Amino acid sequence: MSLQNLLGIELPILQAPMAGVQDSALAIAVSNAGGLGALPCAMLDANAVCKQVEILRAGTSRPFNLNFFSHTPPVPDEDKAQAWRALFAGYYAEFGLDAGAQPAGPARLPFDDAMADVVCELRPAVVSFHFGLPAPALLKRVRDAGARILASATTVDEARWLEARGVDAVIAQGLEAGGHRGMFLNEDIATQVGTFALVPQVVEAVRVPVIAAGGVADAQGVRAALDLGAAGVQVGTAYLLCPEATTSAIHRAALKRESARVTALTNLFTGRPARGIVNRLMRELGPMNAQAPQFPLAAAAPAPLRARAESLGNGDFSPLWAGQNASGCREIGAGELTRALAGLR
Ligand code: FMN
Repeated sequence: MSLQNLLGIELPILQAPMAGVQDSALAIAVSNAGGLGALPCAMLDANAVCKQVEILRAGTSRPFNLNFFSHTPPVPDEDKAQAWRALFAGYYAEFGLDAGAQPAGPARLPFDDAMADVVCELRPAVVSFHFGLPAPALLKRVRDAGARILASATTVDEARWLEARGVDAVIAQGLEAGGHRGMFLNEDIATQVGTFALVPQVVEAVRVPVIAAGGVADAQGVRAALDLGAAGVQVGTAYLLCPEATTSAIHRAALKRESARVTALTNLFTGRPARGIVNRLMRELGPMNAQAPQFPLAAAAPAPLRARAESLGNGDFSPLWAGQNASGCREIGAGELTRALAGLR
């Protein structure tokens, strides 16, 4: 079965779910254009997911994807947390912030029974997971609710692992990709693979359709990925300047500068490696730092600094997530961009 038939879409273009920079508006525009719009749910509670889906269904009758994280919840370690806070003390002093009053940072909860209840109630056409898969019983609930299941793989081993657990398609996420790496079988960023090396190897290794992600930003890139055997492409960064995205003014400005070409993987903002535009915090404490607490606990320390710096108009402490190829970012409607990616006018 073709990917389009599997997912009920017209174009082989999937909008990457992007927590923190979009809500249902972006997904509606992409789904209405014939691609697969996605709603990132990792930072939403059950009520917020229901509300966004209500808006989605009012805006489109076409399929969309609900995306969740499936990481193992962290074991808090007070010594590690203290050492991490101490690393940020100089910045807190610089901005006149109280280092003792660090809030927990935004929650990023793994998919659980409460979210499975939501999926069973809402019955989305597609559900995708990042950082592996939830426990088999939870995954079965999603499948029984009628959803097609997608998940990210960053290595051939991860792709095989996902296929063995019954996913309907694998998203092959190359090293170029913006945002968090979906890696889950090992933590070694040195051996992660670029999109155009990963896709053909994953296509060879699994029987389910493969969706290429990472660094694809225009119609030529989409064609090249399809030529390598991908059945579709998941695009994130290129959508960040669309008016339907909620990308902040600071993030938008950073994407438009030449320096958007300089990205790196950093664990400073959450504890897991994610690709963003290099900024002051990444230059001074990272980009990778061995002291970072487990995902998502590392997020607490930079969060107040981010808020203060952004209120002063700078992104020195913000996660400016972006892939290595921001050349496709255009200030046009997400529907128009989706059609352009598919090579249509
Ligand atoms: N992937 C997810 O599965 N869930 C997320 O919540 C998520 N958030 C992201 C936020 C941003 C701002 C970006 C740029 C990417 C995010 N990703 C997330 C990764 C994408 O799924 C995808 O792998 C990536 O965008 C593809 O590479 P590209 O950005 O070069 O197009």
